[in-house]
Amino acid sequence: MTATPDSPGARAGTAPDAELSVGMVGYAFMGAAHSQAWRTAPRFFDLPLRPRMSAVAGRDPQGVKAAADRLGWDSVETSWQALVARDDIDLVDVCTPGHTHAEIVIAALEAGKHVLCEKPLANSVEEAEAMTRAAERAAASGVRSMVGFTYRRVPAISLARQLIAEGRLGTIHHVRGQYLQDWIVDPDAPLSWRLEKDKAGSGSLGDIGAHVIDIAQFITGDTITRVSGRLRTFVDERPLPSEHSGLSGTAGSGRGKVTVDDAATFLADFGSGAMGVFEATRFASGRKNAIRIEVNGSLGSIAFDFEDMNVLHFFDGTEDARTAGFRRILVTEPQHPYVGAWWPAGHVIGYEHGFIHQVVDLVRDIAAGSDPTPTFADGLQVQRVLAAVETSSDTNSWQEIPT
Ligand code: SOE
Repeated sequence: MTATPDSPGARAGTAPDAELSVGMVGYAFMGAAHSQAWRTAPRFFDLPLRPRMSAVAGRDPQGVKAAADRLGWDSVETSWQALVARDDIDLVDVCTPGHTHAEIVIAALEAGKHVLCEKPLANSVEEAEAMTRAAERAAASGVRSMVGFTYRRVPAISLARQLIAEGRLGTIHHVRGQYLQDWIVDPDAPLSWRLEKDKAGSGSLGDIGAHVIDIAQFITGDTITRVSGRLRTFVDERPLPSEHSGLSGTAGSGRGKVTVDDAATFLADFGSGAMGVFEATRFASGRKNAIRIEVNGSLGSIAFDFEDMNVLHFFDGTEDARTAGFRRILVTEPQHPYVGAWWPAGHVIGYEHGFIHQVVDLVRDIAAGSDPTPTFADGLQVQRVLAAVETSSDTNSWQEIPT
């Protein structure tokens, strides 16, 4: 039940007694976004369990203490192992680089902790398969897991899925997906873990291409079955970062090799016969976080750009041709997914709200004893597409996606 427009954040129920004790591993960009979500979700949504921000774990004692104070966590641990071992932790939220996901997630699941794992699920199909098996084993004893593809929970993306599922676009012929950033187009932008294969698994492909693959499959309800791709690294050596650099860090002394792709493009076939064209790049000068999706069907189309994230463009091909055309839907009505809990119509929301909606759905599923989505199996499917694109680029061939 969501708030009425004249009482933003109003709640039908009362605060629950039962708590969900959360421990988060990692406290950089994603840790900050997840902290905001755990803190804010119970203030705007009726939740059956009250999230408690019990602990944050990080290897640097000073850094993790400062993060706990800044982001609002009750205690700190200097290892993920110590966090996972705590009896007072019900859920482990993994916000670390991809090379650490499998070890932490499998240990947490085997310790009976629910798990939220940032995307992409893993750095390889093998790791993703092991994590999916562990999640399915844990689910048998009521332990829940979710992979953090938050853009599914942007209201306009959820609305696009609803319209397609209702048949408003008819038979889907085309899916066009781009994820465009430009934060490393400067060759002097320093190296970061996102540019190192042993930590990130891949570059633009896995970091942002994973999002657009998940969104495309989510809104169409369809699955990519084969791909033909090309990866490119435009700048293959960069200055090493100063010790405290972040996503847009400052350069230190010395230089290091870039071992991942700067950009990826690929064609895709969907199970339904629809055709896909995808692009993920960190070299689209001027595009900061432009996730662009367009889906064309026999009866109509939708188009979305995250840089205008509260709007969905919709073309209804069944309308009178004299007045038909793409309409600009401002996705802020109480009838739209998630929006009713926030502000009156027209008062837009932002990047952090996808993370908050993710927490809301995760907590509700845990309380209801149901499996949250996206599941690890959904994350494994994305991982298989990523791996197929890499193999296709290496071998100059189309690659089938194994089911
Ligand atoms: C960097 O490309 C990044 O932080 C991604 O890792 C996130 O998943 C995306 O939401 C924003 O950009």
